Amino acid sequence: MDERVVPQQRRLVTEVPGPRSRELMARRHAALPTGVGATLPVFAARAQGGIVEDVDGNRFVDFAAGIAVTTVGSSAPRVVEAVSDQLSAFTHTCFQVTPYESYVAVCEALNRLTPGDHEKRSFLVNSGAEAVENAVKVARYSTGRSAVVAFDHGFHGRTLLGMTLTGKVMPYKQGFGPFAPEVYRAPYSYPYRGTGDLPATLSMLEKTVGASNIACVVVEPIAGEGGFIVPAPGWLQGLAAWCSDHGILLVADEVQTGFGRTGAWFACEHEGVVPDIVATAKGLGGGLPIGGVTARATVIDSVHPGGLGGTFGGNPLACAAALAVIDTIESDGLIERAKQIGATMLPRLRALQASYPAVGDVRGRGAMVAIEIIDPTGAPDAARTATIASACHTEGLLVLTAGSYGNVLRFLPPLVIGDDLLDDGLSVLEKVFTSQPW
Ligand code: PLZ
Repeated sequence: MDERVVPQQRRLVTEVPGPRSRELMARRHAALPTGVGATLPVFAARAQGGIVEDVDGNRFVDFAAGIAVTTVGSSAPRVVEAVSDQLSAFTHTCFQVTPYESYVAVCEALNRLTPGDHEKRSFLVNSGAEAVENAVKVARYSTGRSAVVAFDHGFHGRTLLGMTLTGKVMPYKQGFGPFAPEVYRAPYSYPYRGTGDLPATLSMLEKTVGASNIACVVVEPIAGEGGFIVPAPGWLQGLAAWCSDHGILLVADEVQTGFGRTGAWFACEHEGVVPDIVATAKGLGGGLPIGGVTARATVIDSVHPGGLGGTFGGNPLACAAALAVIDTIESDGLIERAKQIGATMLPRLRALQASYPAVGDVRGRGAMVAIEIIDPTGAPDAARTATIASACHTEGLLVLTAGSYGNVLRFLPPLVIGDDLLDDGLSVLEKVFTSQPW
């Protein structure tokens, strides 16, 4: 049997975590700081399609995709082939020292695929945080302004600027200040909780920051870590129009939403919004670390030579992977697949909502969907959310939580997941709800 073929079936052969995972967990605790979290205490051995197999042989249905990364599946065949070929050609030269074609090809693809048909330029970095940081650098340079607006429920990374832009203190910011200056926070549109009225937000920004001082607004078209919050229709467009009226650049953080996840190449497309700068990462690399910054040529071309870059940005292995990812999404119709996944999941989740008052909201786009868990008073119920997530883990379903209040269960299956597995994962969730002591 081909070692790389992981059977696409959930299977529990030990308790979760099993003995081998427990052993590795003990080593991990002794060698790593507690600050590095762990969603579930099992160690991975193999992953492919919609399955993650652990070191004890348990197979989990993957509703996490490594936090929206393995959109085309883990070790996707085209990615494996492209990276293997690149591995034997050369592993690194540093693009700024000796350039190579694949880096240029990834930038061409980003320019082609990101929203808008204006002239664009892209460059490559290593992570989402780095992509957002660089987007802000470019926006400040190009506008000559310093203020940056970010939103409640936003997540933009763990670097100094990334965590400054991030809206949630615990665990991301607590004790890690002081933060970067000139970052202002505004309410995000959160229809379920009735917050984030746009006119009020804009007038507040004009009064407290001053539109002419703002270089850019950094916004996720759907708040990811913040709880898969889809802003009210028209909110993003209104924000974009206000930015354009005031010479403020709109930076779309598409790190989590990008590359087909929401049933479009980029989530801004659902709202017909064309950002000035787009930050990407996660799904772009199919598991290899890579991020991109794509901007209007007129905005980014002003930066002096040498002002942008890095040792590893657009590493050849990551570029080979990114080209294979884009090819896979295009050739295998994965954007359509993301829509189908949403069309399968949403009705099943709404049925849960109809049976369980604890399911306060069901929302999302494409294969980026979530449910919000509340207590009988309607308040966020983080404890119940954690209980449900860990019950899913014990049953062999890999789900993640999210949300500023920790009360969102989010589902991000790889787009290559089969219908049977998708159905099985949803059945596990339904079973966990049935067995809860309500
Ligand atoms: N922007 C919208 O979702 C990363 C965070 C995991 P990096 N989200 C997962 C964790 O707990 O740190 C993310 C994101 C959005 C930026 C980032 C940051 O991307 O590649 O993790 O730096």
